[in-house]
Amino acid sequence: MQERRSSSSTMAVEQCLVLIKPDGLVKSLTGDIISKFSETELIIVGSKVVQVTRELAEEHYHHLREEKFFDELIKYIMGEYHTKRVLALVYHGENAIKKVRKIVGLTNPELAEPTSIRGKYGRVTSKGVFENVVHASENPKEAEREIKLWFRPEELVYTIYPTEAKNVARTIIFWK
Ligand code: IDP
Ligand code: MG
Repeated sequence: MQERRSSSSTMAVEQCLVLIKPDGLVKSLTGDIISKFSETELIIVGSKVVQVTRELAEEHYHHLREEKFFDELIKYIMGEYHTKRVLALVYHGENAIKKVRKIVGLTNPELAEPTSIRGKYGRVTSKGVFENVVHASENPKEAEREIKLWFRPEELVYTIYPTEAKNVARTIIFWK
């Protein structure tokens, strides 16, 4: 599906990657978080539970690799402190990124609005990591990079990025 623009404004149809991080899963916050996002009237077009590999974690957070908290951040998203699961979701709709980020709140849970997800449920650990429960793409460029990193096109009900079909030989696992 191509990007659509409404006729009356410059609002863009966007997609936004949301990750419910391992602390969000351990604290059983999935229901609350998805309920909160439903206020936006955006739709979920993809979802899956992921066991995050080091390769995926480092690629996802590559822009932070020089930061002193990087190693702890990688351990956190890989689930070393909570559970080795992340729930990955793709939200779709007009101005999806801004709408999602508003509900998520600021990066530092201590500075996030108390009613935002991070303000409500996040914490700063003694190791200095912001355990802030959710990830949300920051801008359209990052959203595209992240969605392409976490999902294959066929895992999404709608895509806004071009796709191509290729014939490849690969092993597929079936139920016995
Ligand atoms: P964002 O998640 O709000 O987009 P980023 O700067 O992209 O913020 O940082 C990615 C993640 O790295 C944050 O969600 C948080 O878990 C962690 N992080 C970012 N900045 C810091 C920091 O200064 N100290 C500790 N952890 C941080
Ligand atoms: Mg970010």
